Amino acid sequence: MPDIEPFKYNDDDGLAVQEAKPKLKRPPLYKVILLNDDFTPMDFVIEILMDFFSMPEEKATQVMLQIHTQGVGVCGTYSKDVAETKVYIVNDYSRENQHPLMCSMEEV
Ligand code: TYC
Repeated sequence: MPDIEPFKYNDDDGLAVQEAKPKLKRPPLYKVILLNDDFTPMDFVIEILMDFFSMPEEKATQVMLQIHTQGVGVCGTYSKDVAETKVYIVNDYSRENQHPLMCSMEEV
């Protein structure tokens, strides 16, 4: 090995260029939540959890009772557009049936 590196020609005009690091961030996820109220029938909430969130009846009953006692509960976690669609269809279906049930979403 020589002590002194031989001069090597390059074509960069003395500029060092930093390669762009690809910034790959996972898209945020959203919890779809149901809020308790005093008027929506328990059976209607169970039906929502089974039909729009694919829960078996037992799980839907547990989640409904949790919302009933704690005030709020999570129906599922989704990408932003899927969560927005779930919130829209649940609120629309509740209004159609004259229930005040409120569905909403929050970032995980
Ligand atoms: N609190 C309602 C009742 O006593 C039941 C209920 C549960 C309502 C969950 C909304 O998100 C809800 N009939």
